[in-house]
Amino acid sequence: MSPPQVLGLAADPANGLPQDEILYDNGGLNDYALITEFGRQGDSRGPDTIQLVGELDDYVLGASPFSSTQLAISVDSNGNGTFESSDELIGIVQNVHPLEITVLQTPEVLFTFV
Ligand SMILES: [Ca+2]
Ligand SMILES: [Ca+2]
Ligand SMILES: [Ca+2]
Repeated sequence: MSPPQVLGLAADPANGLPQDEILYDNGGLNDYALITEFGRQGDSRGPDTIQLVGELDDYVLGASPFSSTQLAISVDSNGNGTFESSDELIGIVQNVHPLEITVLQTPEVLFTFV
């Protein structure tokens, strides 16, 4: 059994970057964190959380452009609260469905914010 993990989409100061540096936000669809085994509430491992800079409103959640059953996390680049292709993909969570109830109703439980 692994301890819960914080999966960072914010930089770790240990690698010389400020913690408010958003990672994977420079290459559009070509750079993103691929999270393969997100630990859920009640799993033997978990609950994991995904660390984001700022607040949830800075991001949009939706379906991965590569697989409609996987959750995509994008920076809401134009700040309008909805997803467009111009918004910057930073993460894909393979085992979280974009339409599951947690994502739709209490998405904040999946994240920690710095
Ligand atoms: Ca950055
Ligand atoms: Ca990106
Ligand atoms: Ca947007």
